[in-house]
Amino acid sequence: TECSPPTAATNVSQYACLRRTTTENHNKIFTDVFEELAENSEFNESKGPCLAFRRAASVLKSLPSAVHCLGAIQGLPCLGEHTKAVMEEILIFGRSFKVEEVQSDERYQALKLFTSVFGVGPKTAEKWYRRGLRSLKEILAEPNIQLNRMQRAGFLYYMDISKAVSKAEAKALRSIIEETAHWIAPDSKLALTGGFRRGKEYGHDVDFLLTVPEMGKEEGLLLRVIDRLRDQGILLYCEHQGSTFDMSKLPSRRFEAMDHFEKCFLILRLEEGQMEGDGGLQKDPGESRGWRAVRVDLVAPPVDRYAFALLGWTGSRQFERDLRRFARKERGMCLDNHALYDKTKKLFLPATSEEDIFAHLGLEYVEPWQRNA
Ligand code: DCP
Ligand code: MG
Repeated sequence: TECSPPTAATNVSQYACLRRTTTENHNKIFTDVFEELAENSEFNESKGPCLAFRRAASVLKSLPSAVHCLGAIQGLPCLGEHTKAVMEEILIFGRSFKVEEVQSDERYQALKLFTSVFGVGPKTAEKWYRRGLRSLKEILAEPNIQLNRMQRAGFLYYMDISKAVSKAEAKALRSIIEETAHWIAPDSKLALTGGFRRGKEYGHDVDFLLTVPEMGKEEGLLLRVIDRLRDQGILLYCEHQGSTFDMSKLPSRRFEAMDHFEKCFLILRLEEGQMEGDGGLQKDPGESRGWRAVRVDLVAPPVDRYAFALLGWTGSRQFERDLRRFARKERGMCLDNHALYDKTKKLFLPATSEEDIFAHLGLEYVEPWQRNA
């Protein structure tokens, strides 16, 4: 078939932070497959292939239109022979045999199911699989399995928290937590981060940053907010992590999967009728019990670290990875959720906004809704 490369394909960067990626994905038929293959590689601890699939998906998400033929992806970065072969299959047959093989794999199915439980990571999932367990029912029925507190909550609220959270639900939670925080510290600020800040309609959780304008005043605030949520009867689960942040230990050499700010992983009870747009209508009691459980992450960085925390928690994960990679490879700088360090000048670059950080990196500012890489 006749096919010419779209002009866009000639000027796409290998770095997600040099691309603009909205939530509008014209190439979902490919990216869904690549993300599934990436997850499978992750389960098999194949780091290289995993990253390659994620990068391929990310590049395709940034394209302004759908790819209809292989010619259209000529010159695009991060698309190798392997990923192209998968795309060719999808273009010709409308499906990927490779992904169907993965989807029908017993181990993949079990690991995907097990890791869908809050508190269960690939390591635990693998352990359960090796013990011959295949379903959630079997895990709960196995007397020799010791679930930790987080996993018990994960099973207890499994049905609710595996259901997507809507933007309306995120906004309702925002109001509730904001009111609670203001009741304790009137000058505190609550910012919505994660996927919802990027304009997504649905998410697996709701992420917030909580700060106060005065340095040091954030200490203890999160614990008081948690206590208040408990008093209000809406705290279903809470895992609190105190701050281990120490500016003098930066820049840390190894890759940090998690930042050192004080934070809590919560499950909150959200009443129906607290949402805008549902008109407070009582639903059929047969189909609903009037509330749902929602996963919420609350992070409380000191105010001078706010911009870095906001940039780090807004995501997407691929956007964050590429920002750090770009900083390291192209600028000799080290970026994480806490700080930006210039390795040549041997100094920390201060920032009070995300714009400051992009400017330090010599990057054009990318709006949150353009970071859906
Ligand atoms: N993040 C991070 N370190 C972690 C976890 C997350 O820096 N250990 C950042 C990157 C994520 C963002 O925080 O993009 C939010 O994490 P989520 O897992 O909630 O991801 P999203 O909000 O993007 O997706 P979803 O809509 O599924 O919640
Ligand atoms: Mg999120």
